[in-house]
Amino acid sequence: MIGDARTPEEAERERRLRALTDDGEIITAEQYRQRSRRSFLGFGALGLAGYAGFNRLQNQDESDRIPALLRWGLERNDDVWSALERDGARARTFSISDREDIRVNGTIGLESPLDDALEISLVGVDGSEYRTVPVGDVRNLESHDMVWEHKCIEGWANIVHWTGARLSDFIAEHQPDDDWQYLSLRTPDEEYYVGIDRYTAFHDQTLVAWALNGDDLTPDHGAPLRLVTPFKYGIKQLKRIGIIEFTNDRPADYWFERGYDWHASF
Ligand SMILES: Nc1nc2c(c(=O)[nH]1)N[C@H]1C(S)=C(S)[C@@H](COP(=O)(O)O)O[C@H]1N2
Ligand SMILES: [Mo]
Repeated sequence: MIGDARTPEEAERERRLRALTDDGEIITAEQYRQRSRRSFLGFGALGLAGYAGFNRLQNQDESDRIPALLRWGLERNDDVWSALERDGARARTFSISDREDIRVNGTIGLESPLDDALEISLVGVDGSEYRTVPVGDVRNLESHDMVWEHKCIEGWANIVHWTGARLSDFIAEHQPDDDWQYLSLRTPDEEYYVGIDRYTAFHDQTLVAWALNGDDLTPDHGAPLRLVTPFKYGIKQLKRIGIIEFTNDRPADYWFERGYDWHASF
């Protein structure tokens, strides 16, 4: 880390970020690219199929159609990654000086005016609301910073810096008494919805984030609170969380219903 082109201010931010994150390893974007090339080779045909599909998509317009090759790769990844994820794996994190701007992508569920007094509705395994939590209360939980690569299934990626609470801390405070295996997270109007399994919900890199690249979220980036989950494409990173349902049935998922694999892992 010595001898790079970082300004003293960036170096200080990085030092603070390192102290804030509990991640064992923070690598530069260049190291990451080298390693991903290597690990893509390591995964052989399965990884390459997904990678080829990912790159191929970069030249496509937004489209509901999934190229056959990418779909094949995704389905294999679904098998492979749901096994790998259970191995205590952690998403790569980066130094704060690598962070990039990110475009606004996807506004489903964000059409209605943002309610400043938004309360998150918590729904139990019997399907009924048992509690509401003022969204601002989440900021009372321990705050964590994470710089990682957001990947969109459309074929672009950006390294972004999130600030938020661990979803596991939120769960510890608010979960229902009954056992549950999955979470359904939905926008207040329920137009956009994602499902995650219990493992992902408790992963220590799964955040409910209120800030992007150091500033509070804007409405189109998911204010007041959005989901950030490691190993998952952007389609799982729900913006504007309004409802969290604890359930034992694998929840409905907006893009799963439109042909993507349920885990949407990379
Ligand atoms: N509510 C909602 N959340 C959403 C989407 C959406 O359309 N509506 N799009 C998803 C997709 S496909 C991506 S890539 C990211 C984009 O986040 P950004 O707009 O902050 O870049 O949000 C995800 N979360
Ligand atoms: Mo996306």
